[in-house]
Amino acid sequence: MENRFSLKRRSLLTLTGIAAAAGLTGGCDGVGSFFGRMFAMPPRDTNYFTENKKFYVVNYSDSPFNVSRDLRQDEWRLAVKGEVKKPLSLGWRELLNRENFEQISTLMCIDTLPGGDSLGNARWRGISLKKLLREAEVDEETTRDIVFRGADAYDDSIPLARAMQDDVMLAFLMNGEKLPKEHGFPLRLLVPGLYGIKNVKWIIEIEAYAGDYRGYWQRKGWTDDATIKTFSRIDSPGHYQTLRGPEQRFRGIAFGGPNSISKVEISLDAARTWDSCEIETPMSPYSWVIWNYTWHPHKRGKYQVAVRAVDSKGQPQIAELIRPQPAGSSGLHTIIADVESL
Ligand SMILES: Nc1nc2c(c(=O)[nH]1)N[C@H]1C(S)=C(S)[C@@H](COP(=O)(O)O)O[C@H]1N2
Ligand SMILES: [Mo]
Repeated sequence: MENRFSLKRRSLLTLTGIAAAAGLTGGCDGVGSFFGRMFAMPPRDTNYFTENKKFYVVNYSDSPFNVSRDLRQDEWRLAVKGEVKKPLSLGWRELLNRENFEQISTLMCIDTLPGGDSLGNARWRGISLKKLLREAEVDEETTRDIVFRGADAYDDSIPLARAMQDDVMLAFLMNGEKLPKEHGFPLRLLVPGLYGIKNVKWIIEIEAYAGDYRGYWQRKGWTDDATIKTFSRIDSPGHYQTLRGPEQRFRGIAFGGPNSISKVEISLDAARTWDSCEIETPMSPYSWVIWNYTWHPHKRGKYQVAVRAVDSKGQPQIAELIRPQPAGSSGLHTIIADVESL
């Protein structure tokens, strides 16, 4: 990837390999989106749940923490401190003994380009941050931000008001399995609707903070708000895939961040005219939706296909092409559909 920042991702392996083989450099996410690449991209599978082992991984680069070394579950402790009347210290067993809940939500990296791959959807189980903060008797008068610190010295914060919403989870299970170490074992934060940067992994400390805290990426100039922008992607057919036959099926995902998706539209004529896609009902308001569209091309040729979504508040996806830094990318995912025979 470009060196304009240094997020490190495992999910690049598949796509970057292809880009590298083609001798291309530049952005590695969102291959086949707006770089006008001439090589074919295979279609992607569209599944509602992302398997743990296929779930993207992003860590900051200069991490002294080696994720291949386990944070030992019997040694790990979580401290709750700062502007609280009753500081807490919790071990693994105490964590598991607490009341917990389950939630399906999509996690998305701020570094994702239009059509990119750094997002996944999972079923998470964990404890309520709000209940933990209440138990610690957080001072709601003096506290402005809740700060989370990972064992890798990564840190970020969310405003107290956001932290006290019921959907904020400290998760220890992912798709029914113990949270994998690369995804933050033993405990990670999940704030639905906020970019990955806020979803701190390997948490060892939670601090109620009296000021406006600037976390790792904010100190490097990135957003503190981190609200996810509406995103949509064409998974199949692939960019420049050769299509044969009178009926073609398009399929992909759309994600509204803090809001759900109310509409997905596709254009087969370079964003001049648009037609509605069918949306599969999601299992959660915090997760992406899957969309489908059946197309009957009238003649052979190359078609420029784009997708766009509208969120449940009626706000359309931003079509303007903007790079991820500092507040997340926008722009429509566009592919070439190459109809060879009808
Ligand atoms: N402790 C810690 N938490 C972190 C990070 C990190 O480097 N260290 N990276 C963040 C970023 S940028 C993203 S996109 C998500 C990625 O979570 P995942 O690797 O489980 O997909 O974790 C976030 N939480
Ligand atoms: Mo990220």
